[in-house]
Amino acid sequence: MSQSKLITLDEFTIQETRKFPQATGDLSALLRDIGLAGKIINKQVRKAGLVDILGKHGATNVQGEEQMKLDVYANETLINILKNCTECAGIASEENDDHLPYEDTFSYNSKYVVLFDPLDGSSNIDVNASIGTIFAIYRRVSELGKPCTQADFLQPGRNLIAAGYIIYGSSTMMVYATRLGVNGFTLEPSIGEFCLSHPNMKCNEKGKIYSVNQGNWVKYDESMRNYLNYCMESNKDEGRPYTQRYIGSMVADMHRTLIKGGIFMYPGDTSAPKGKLRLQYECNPMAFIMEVAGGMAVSGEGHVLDIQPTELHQRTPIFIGSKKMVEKAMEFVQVREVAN
Ligand code: AHM
Ligand code: MG
Repeated sequence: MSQSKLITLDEFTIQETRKFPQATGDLSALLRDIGLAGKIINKQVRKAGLVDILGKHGATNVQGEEQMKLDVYANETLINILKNCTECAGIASEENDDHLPYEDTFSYNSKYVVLFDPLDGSSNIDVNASIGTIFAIYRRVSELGKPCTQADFLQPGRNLIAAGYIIYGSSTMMVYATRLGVNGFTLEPSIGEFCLSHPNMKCNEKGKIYSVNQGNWVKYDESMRNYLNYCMESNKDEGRPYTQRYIGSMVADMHRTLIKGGIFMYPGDTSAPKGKLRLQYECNPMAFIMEVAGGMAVSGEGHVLDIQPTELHQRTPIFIGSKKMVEKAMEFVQVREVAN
């Protein structure tokens, strides 16, 4: 494609804004700023093998997990860029204990809040596998003119205005969804811009790939094992077993699921009844993208997007991907533990 035909992220979001005469352009500006943070994080991720940036940072996050240096860098980059823009009233990050209201007059009057996992799958950094940034944008529910409050960050996924991810893979892509659709942009390194490469992304109704950490087999309950047996057997729907793929990096596993179809699962088990993944930073944004793309995302008790969060860092089991595959999984899987 010649460069004159490229549509940049900025051009695209502005075109979308023009479909709504009453729109202010704030969302478009916010997506541009998140894209900018993505480009800066990307630059650092690409250098990870070259400079002495790998290794543990020494701190642990609120879940008691080790942070690596790039996590901290990605977190600070997003926090600072969103602080300096005029559209974001505050953030909540998987790496911070509490939400962070931005304390300035512009931010008091900003209508959006952003939740993010700054660098998901960071245990994959030192093996050079894909990692990503996940973000979720809500309209604040607290009073304008004042700092945003925790209630702004405890909204169900159904209220999402936009959500997306940036994948640092063999190429760098930003994929984001609004209710209008899901679109993917590939970073064109020569001009340093995300350019529309995957317009109007849809997830096939059916797929042939199941994605789960099957090493947790002994911790799964019988219903989950029965479903995995179904996936491994020559099942009657496909006439052959499904293919198993698991990168262990949610963004990469979800990106494949969105493009090729399939099901990605992180169920509860005996040691973690609510699974591992966080509702607000990981599951809701991915569920929103998947639903807009025609797929499905459930916790085992209902749609992920319908869960009313009660705390910032809560977890939920998730089964997400091609609609027919998720429905089939739900014929097997019984979830005893409530998701919130
Ligand atoms: P992180 O936020 O600490 O990076 O953990 C989340 C990651 C996901 O990207 C991935 O789906 C999952 O952890 C893999 O977990 P496991 O190694 O238990 O299969
Ligand atoms: Mg994560």
